[in-house]
Amino acid sequence: MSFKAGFVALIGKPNTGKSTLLNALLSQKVAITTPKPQTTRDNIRGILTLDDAQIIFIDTPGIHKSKGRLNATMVKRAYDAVSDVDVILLLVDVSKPWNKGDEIIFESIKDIKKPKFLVINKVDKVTKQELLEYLSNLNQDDFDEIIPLSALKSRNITELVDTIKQYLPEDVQYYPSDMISDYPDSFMFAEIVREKIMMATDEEVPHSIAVQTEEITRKPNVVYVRVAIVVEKSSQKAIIIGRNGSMIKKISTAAREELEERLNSKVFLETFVRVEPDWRNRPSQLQEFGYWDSVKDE
Ligand SMILES: Nc1nc2c(ncn2[C@@H]2O[C@H](COP(=O)(O)OP(=O)(O)OP(=O)(O)O)[C@@H](O)[C@H]2O)c(=O)[nH]1
Ligand SMILES: [Mg+2]
Repeated sequence: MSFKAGFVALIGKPNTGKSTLLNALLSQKVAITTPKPQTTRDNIRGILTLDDAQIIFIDTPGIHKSKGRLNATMVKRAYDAVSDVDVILLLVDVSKPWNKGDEIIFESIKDIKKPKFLVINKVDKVTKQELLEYLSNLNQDDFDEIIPLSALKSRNITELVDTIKQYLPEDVQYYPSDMISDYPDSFMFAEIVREKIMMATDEEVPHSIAVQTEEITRKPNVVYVRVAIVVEKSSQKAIIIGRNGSMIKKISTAAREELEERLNSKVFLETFVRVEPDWRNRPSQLQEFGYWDSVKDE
């Protein structure tokens, strides 16, 4: 039996469900997801190993037009991801009309000579009729495959995987079979805390935070984790801490519970909040938080 292996990028506007799809493909949480746009900030690899194939999916930040250096890094990462893959998946949200944002992304990949799939996500949100209307407005020749699915309800995921396999080259396995992702625990622990803050706060706060894991110490009966939450203004620090510390307590409890389940161990999670004015635009801070990969200053 021949073995196939290759890389697949998931790109699209923010909030189209790229990270939810990555998690559905791997049947576990590898990337955080929230109802708020611009959740993902890094290219996150998820490795699916099957009997006859290994597919490395790359989840990317949503491509959008906001200002600032953090946003520039995020968008650059998404565009960078498509250059090194065997298949490109463009995700759209079927419950929203195809618009300029989708068009800009499509234009950027349309001349790339690689298999391109249009993944029409969130079909659980529309009627069959609405899906057919969405499909009838597309130029079907623009894509090698068009696959409607629901990442959230895990509908049509196997069909997507089977179709991808047809486009992958014969190759050897890149990663060990038990490897699901390639990032360290420190990354995911910080992401889990960031997810809980994004879920619990509104307006500019979810996008003004960075979270860093500063310590992980594994003891026989408990894992001690310390994370720093960085905000841009003291008003944001006050929101995250909340009245009598109620907000930070809620965030920390939710994060700790998820970490305990993930690690199958008791976790002691210590969080603290510090203000670093305008960190999202300052190269040294962006570098410190891992959000500065050679973005050119314009
Ligand atoms: N109803 C429904 N909701 C979905 C589906 N897929 C994703 N969502 C929801 O859409 C929201 C955004 O999902 P994400 O996976 O974080 O979206 P994303 O494309 O990774 O967003 P960014 O990281 O910001 O670019 C979340 O609330 C998801 O639960 C789906 O198939 N159906
Ligand atoms: Mg995402």
